[in-house]
Amino acid sequence: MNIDKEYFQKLFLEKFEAIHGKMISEASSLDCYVTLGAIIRDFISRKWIATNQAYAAQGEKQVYYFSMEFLLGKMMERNLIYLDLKETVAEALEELGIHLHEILSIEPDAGLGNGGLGRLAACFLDSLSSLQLPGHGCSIRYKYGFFEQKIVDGYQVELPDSWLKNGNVWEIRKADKAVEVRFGGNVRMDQNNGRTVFIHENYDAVLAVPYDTPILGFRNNTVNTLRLWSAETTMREFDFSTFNRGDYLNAVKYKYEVESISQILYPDDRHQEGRTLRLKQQYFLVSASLQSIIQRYKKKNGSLQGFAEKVAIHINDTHPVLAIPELMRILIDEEEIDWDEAWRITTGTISYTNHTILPEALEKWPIDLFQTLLPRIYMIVHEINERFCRELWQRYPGDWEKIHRMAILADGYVHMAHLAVAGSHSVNGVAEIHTEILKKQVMAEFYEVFPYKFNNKTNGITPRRWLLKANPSLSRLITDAIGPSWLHHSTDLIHLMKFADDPSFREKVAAVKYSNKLALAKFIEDKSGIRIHPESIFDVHIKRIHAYKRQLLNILHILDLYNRLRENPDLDIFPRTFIFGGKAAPSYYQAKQTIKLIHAVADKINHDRTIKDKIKVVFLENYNVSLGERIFPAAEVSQQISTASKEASGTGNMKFMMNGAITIGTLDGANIEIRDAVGDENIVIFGLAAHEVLDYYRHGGYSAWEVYHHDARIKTILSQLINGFLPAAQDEFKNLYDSLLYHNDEYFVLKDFAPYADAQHRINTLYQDKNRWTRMSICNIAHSGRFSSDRTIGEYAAGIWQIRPVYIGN
Ligand code: B1H
Repeated sequence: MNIDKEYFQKLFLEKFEAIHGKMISEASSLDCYVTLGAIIRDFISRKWIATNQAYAAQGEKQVYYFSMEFLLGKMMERNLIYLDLKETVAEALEELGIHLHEILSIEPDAGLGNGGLGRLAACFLDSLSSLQLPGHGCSIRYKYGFFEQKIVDGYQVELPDSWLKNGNVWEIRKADKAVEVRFGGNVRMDQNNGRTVFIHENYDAVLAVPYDTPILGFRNNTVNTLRLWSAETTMREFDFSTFNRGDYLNAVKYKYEVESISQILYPDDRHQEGRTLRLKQQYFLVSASLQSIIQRYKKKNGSLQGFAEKVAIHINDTHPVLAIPELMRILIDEEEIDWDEAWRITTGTISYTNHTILPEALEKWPIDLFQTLLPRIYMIVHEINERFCRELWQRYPGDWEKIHRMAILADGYVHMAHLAVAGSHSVNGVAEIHTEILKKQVMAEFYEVFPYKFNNKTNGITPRRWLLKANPSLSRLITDAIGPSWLHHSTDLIHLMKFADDPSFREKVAAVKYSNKLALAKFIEDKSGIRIHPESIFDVHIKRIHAYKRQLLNILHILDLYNRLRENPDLDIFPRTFIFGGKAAPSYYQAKQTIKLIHAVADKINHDRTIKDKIKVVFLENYNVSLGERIFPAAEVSQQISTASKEASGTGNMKFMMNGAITIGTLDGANIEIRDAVGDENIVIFGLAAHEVLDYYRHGGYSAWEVYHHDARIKTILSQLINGFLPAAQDEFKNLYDSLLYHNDEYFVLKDFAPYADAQHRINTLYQDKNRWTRMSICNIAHSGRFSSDRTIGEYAAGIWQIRPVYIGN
């Protein structure tokens, strides 16, 4: 936008007084934050209106991305950058004695997500708007987002994330667009003009109220919408007659119960929680979203004929899969469309992404719970299942077992992934290897029936947040070298290869990395009091804590390195700082023990003077989007060491790469495509391959004991877990120890230990050739373009949704 400083100052002062009714001299940072937010919103609003008008006038197909999670992070700086106003605003405010960075730090992270799946949804929204594609997000306005992590004495403690406590400058409540969502009750059948009709009665009604957040595109005029639903009581239901009878407490309790639906985000990433409230949330999201989409559509088009040609609905994992039976319900019960036509519309509208093959994450709901909570939806799922099984029977006559394995209703459960495949026209995995595993193994039987539905869409990240915003100095350097086109066409980063052998460019890249390391070191010291050496290698492992992601492998290797250093303090290793960050699900005992173990090892190592500060271990509390933005630019080694086959894609791996870190990783998820992009000489790969892991699971043959007995280093470190060597309570790590030795090491930590130690040794050697290392780093940045979410969204738009850009003029 073209706005000069003086004009902005005038706007700011006027807005400040209008909002706060006081003089600017009395301003707090929060006051200034609210004021700046309001101004930015005004700018965005004009574009928002223009966008909605254009969408309505042109009638282009639009996509709605249904997701239980959107991990947005902060919005203010992003919006300023996208409007191209950041410099002007910073200078203008500075002249008023206000520091922009202080204002920016007021904003809480919108943490409405667990990890990769939620952040992916946020990057997708960014790319949709930036590519001028008509696409919106639908989710829940959780009052409490993902918990805040505190570390007390090495243990994780969870605190509520009350991100809305100071209000939310970005959202607009749309009370007039509220809809009703119905739970419980019973279904009565009746006849109407010779047609059987289903009447849902005695239900509990919940009011879904939308809050809209504008999603601005990068330096364009597109503003799409993220619609978040909040649960409230309907006036009718928050019955004042109850109140009048003097039963005030019950009336309030009822209100509390209803509001609990949008109270909290479940923090149980990759572990299905069979709780009623979660199922309520899922239905609440899809029912409210579908009703509002259909209302809008009907207002413009009259009937729902042609719906699938104008509306695409994407479900982010199975969590919103009830969109399938809910759309069927609306089409059949409310629009009086017959089953076959309703099914054509539904499957034509809906597409599905699978994000995991971990069995414990595959959603299934007990039928009795499902039926009680959603009686009409259950009837529809039942009918879908009947017809689906009949089709299977035609194809595989007599093969009961196969039909049983594939059924949507089986063994007392509703199998959500089966419903998702049956009721959608597209099923995609999130990296090549993941899609292959879906097709060949986990969903092989479905692939045989519906080969045309399956496709791959490798994940991506938005370079605007993860490079331009997070790493401004590197971004400047890149633009100076190759021009600014990479901001719109990320594959143009490849032109950096022209400079890979240019000594002065290498030096500049190294200098940027060093200054980012200094900044992170300062942050760590301010936060935790731990002093880290900015010249040491910054080796980073940040992601959710989970056994399959193998933080345990990393920390055991560190323990081994420490043992070797104690034996020989002059051991020839380059100083290294191991940085960890990540949250454990509150009920995930082993993950929490891993956090404690990291702290115990850190404590031991960081206080041992004899090893001459060669290694340090730091755990950074409360890893979230904003902390990530500080860490990625300073990272040199990217830990992507999941047990092969388990990490569907990973997206942190891409953020590191784009910021010039070198990956040490297994051939898992998108690591494989990163390797293909940069070549073997620019990545350090180790360990079992996915097919080997899967073979072991299928045919056995792995013995953790055997590995243990053949490796003296492993023997030592494992004994150190239980012999009091570490500062921790007695038996503290017995469970971890047992998981490795007595439960045969499900994630192949011991099996991959020696290859991992070798790989770390290679890193150590490579790093000491500074020129070579920086070249590797440049190579990684240069080849990171294909991991932009713009590429991913372009593929979804063309291959699944069939949507096209809509140009929004000034
Ligand atoms: C991913 C989840 C997930 N896969 C259940 N599955 C959840 C499952 O709250 N729940 O119930 C929440 C999240 N998240 C991740 O998705 C994969 O593990 C990553 O490999 C992948 O990069 C990411 C995005 O596709």
